[in-house]
Amino acid sequence: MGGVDRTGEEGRGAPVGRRVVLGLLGLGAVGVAAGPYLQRAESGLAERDPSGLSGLLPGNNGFRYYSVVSSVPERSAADYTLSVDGMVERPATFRLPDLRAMPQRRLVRDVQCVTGWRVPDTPFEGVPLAHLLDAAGVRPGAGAVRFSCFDGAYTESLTLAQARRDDVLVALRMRDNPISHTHGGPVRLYVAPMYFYKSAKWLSGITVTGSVEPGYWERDGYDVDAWVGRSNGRDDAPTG
Ligand SMILES: Nc1nc2c(c(=O)[nH]1)N[C@H]1C(S)=C(S)[C@@H](COP(=O)(O)O)O[C@H]1N2
Ligand SMILES: [Mo]
Repeated sequence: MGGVDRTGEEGRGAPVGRRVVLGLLGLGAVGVAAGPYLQRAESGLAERDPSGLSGLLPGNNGFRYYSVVSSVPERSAADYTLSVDGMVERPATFRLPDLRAMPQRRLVRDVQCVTGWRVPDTPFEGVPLAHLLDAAGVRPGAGAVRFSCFDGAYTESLTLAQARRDDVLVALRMRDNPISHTHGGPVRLYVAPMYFYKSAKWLSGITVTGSVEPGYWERDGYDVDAWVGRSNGRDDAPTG
């Protein structure tokens, strides 16, 4: 079903873009009327971004900030840990230097949010998720992977076959820099062939499961198989 425009990010996720647009139009009062959730999200961002314009600044290349919670505690490079557990032979916890020492892959693709905004040719770099799964040793009977985040709320999931694709990364770098807190650093998931909601920010856990457990927006009607142009009500011609 095409429920993404009735519920979902635009309704609840309080993208910065909306506040910025309201502000630019001089319609701040409309923002106040938009409800407590939006207000909380706005003040959370104001702490992070005193300019209040990150969603539209040219320096931000058209990205919009999304978080389903009002504020996310920063995790420094020194404090960061990523656990890999569930149906694996060797559960493990990795720190940033561990991840940096693993094979890295750099991809340059378009970022596409399901709500319509798009950022062309965006470099992401990190450890192929398949490498981490192989290191952990996926047990027989496993069929999916669930991702959790240190914002304490967001979740995502992939089938095991999707998770093993070579264009799915545990990303340490974005636009050839460390991933900023705003963009989900120090480590976020990057699922290149799917809408950007699959690319969970503030990644803290990778759990191998028997079958897919739909993620945060997927419980709200978004497609689990979120191929760009071929999901969420789109059926664009294949781009190859
Ligand atoms: N933890 C977490 N990850 C998330 C989200 C979120 O709200 N929380 N939003 C998703 C959506 S809908 C999009 S479009 C992108 C936005 O990433 P950005 O804030 O770096 O532009 O993050 C995705 N990953
Ligand atoms: Mo999105």
